[in-house]
Amino acid sequence: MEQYQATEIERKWQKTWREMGLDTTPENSDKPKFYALSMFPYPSGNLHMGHVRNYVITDVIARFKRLQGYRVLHPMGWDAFGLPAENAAIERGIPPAKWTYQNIAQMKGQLQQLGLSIDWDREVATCSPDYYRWTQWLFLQFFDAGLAYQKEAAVNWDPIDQTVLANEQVDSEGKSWRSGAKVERKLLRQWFLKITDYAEQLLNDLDKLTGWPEKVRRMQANWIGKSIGAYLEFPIVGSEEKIAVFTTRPDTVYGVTYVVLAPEHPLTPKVTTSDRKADVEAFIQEIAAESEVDRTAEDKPKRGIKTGGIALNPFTGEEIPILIADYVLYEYGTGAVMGVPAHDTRDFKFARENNLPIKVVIVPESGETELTEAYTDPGTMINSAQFNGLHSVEGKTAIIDHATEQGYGRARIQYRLRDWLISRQRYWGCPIPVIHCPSCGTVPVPEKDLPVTLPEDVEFSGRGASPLAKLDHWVNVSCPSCGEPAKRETDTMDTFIDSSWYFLRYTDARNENIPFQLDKVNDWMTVDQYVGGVEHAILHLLYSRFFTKVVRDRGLVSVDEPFTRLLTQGMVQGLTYKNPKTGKYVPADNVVHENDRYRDRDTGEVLEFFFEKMSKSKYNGVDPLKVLDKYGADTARMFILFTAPPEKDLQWDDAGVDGQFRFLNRVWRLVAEYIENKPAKVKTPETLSKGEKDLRRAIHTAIKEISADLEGDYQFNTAVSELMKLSNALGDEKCFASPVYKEGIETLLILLAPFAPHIAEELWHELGNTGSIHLQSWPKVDAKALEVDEITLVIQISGKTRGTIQVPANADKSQLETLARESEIAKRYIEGKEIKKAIVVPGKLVNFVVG
Ligand code: ANZ
Ligand code: ZN
Repeated sequence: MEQYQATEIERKWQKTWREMGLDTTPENSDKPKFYALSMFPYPSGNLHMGHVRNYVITDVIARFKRLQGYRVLHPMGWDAFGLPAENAAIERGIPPAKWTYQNIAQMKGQLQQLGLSIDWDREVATCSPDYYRWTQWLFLQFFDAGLAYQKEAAVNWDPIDQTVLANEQVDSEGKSWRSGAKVERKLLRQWFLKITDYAEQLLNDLDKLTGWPEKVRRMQANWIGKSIGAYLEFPIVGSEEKIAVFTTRPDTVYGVTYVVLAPEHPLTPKVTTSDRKADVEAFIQEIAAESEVDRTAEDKPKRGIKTGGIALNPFTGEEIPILIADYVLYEYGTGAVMGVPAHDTRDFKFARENNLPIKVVIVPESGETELTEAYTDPGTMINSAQFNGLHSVEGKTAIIDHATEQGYGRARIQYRLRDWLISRQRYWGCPIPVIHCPSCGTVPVPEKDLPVTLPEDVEFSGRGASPLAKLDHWVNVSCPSCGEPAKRETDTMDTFIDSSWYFLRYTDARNENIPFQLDKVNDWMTVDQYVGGVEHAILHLLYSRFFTKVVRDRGLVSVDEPFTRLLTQGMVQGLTYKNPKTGKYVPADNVVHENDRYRDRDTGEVLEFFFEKMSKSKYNGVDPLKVLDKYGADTARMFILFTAPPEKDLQWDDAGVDGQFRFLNRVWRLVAEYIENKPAKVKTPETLSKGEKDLRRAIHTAIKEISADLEGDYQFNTAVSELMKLSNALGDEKCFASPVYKEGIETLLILLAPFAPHIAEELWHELGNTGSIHLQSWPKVDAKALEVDEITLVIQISGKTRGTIQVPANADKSQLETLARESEIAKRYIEGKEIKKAIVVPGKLVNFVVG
């Protein structure tokens, strides 16, 4: 046999598999189904190591499940709308569609080099009209259900990307998830999806997702942010109107010393007295552009101002001032809060800074009433009239009951989750299929006119309104309802909408009449295993859950949740060099290694080195294509799977890659040597020799361990170790003529097939097999083979170990004692002495106490 030529055999098998339709999803089959899915990539043009890791993990699972006898759906597609295409158009004059499809072609070729068992017949690209036609159709389902609406709101504006963003797309520092720009606030009329209608379900159903990482479930629960509390009304002096507040601490209502409205609150101008008007207006102007994050940050000073208006505490009748302040958000709760500085941290700071009184109404067990900071824990109610002495937890209910009786309040549940802002003022996205008519209002584009396609004769400047808004011939249409002149909506949808349903489309990807057929989608859903990055813990995963529930309520699918199991893979990190003085990253080519130190080749300065997520700016990336060229896909796959458990970060290490290449070469030689030496006919012996028995045990131990690793938490790293152990066992016991050796070689190859599919297939054929190894059955454990028939027994004389003997594994206590007594070791050490006692530990040792 020739030497192992990775790239050559990989190309050959990839072509053969394609031709024989190996990866085509079985349609009509009684086999149980398994849906294995990777988060689809954005077609940036080049595959990076993060992609490679993601897709290799899913591929091993898909291949394993096929060998186990499942019919597997393992599709791939492209999350193809989005700003980079538009930026390429602005910078390089390439139309977004052309740029995107070029990238798709290039990346598809790269993916195919990895030997992924993907059914390319089901490929989708979200930017193609035969996909976004159904995105628009689904949008109209939301619209029809009253779940898509327009409203004017203070929204997040990304000044770099020149578009609005959803709350989920602004990070905890108030920066855009994409451009990194500090987000601004703007008052704009925008499209929203009513995700808040599903807040309770999205929260409760998290309990069903036992196959998800706990961390992701917790992050979603926090984002949805359920608060249980009360709604209380504070009358305004000299007005019929009341200020409604939402509070999670009704038990502190006797400690209210002021009320605060969000500056944007409609009552603000009404409560403002004429002498305060100028100041209040100036203040509102000042904070209009401030981002939500800055407004609510605990560490920033809270700014507020008195309106001159006075409210009454409904419980005490006390008069309290009405203020406006930046830390009260108009979009949360009722947009107004009751200020309890003694028991709320933000209120405490605000009261100190603005000279407002602080009144203690909850005390700890110590009875301490002097405060240096807010006392926010539960305690006993004081200064609270008939509620004095109650514990604050009971106090909450008591206060709510009282307010309900008196008619100025009630219990209320509040979610932090807000409706999903989905309109974008950009070109390269799915057009929102509605028409604005002066007489009919907002009219959906009739189904027969879908898709509303993106025009191609557009100009990109990156400034001002969306390019679509400037295209008169596209914008001006006649109203589908009355026929009068009307205008198209020019906003496009957030690309997260495209990815909120692609997993449904894969189940019936080529359907031209509907988004997906009911029996097909119900047959394949849910996704049994979803694999992707943890950066989507909230965004994509929350949106997809929401979409699934709405689509279910429209009768289009029968599942409650889209993804049964979720694996969030760790990052791929590269060795990074950094100059500690300048903070600059240095490319590896510019680093010299001497005496355990790394120095900058040009300046001679000593560099720090560490592992960090691969990125262009840190010069620590490893190009997957270079690795594939040098070693082949099988080695790259083995390295990725072996080096770290899938959910942990993985440190790229060239020596480790080399190690896996050597391992595959060892397997290659093992099989080659077997082929050269195997007899023409294998005879089945009457009984197996000890060596054969040991080898069989090694074979079935490998089956058992690898099956468990692949079934359970996908511990691919330990599975690869087991493959290595089995190959060592085959190297140690070269009983080529034995049927056990044949079993060993074949088992090794089948167990290896999900990990290194090409070499396994090549060697399988070298053995003389004709069918594909990927169509074989996953081997079963023979429990008998695992049995050990001899064990090593330790012999001790008065507690001192003197030697060991081999004994039958099934010997009982008295047989063990006899065997030990008769052994040469015992005879030698006991000679002439009397055995006072024999202690037998079955399976381990016999200890003779001699006197
Ligand atoms: C009085 C009070 C007393 C409060 C106390 C807390 C502690 P979560 O858990 O986030 O729901 N709040 C209500 N609406 C607000 C808004 N629009 N902007 C800013 N803050 C708002 O927190 C609810 C609490 O946040 C409410 O309970 C209210 O302050 C404040 F010892 O009411 B609390
Ligand atoms: Zn009309």
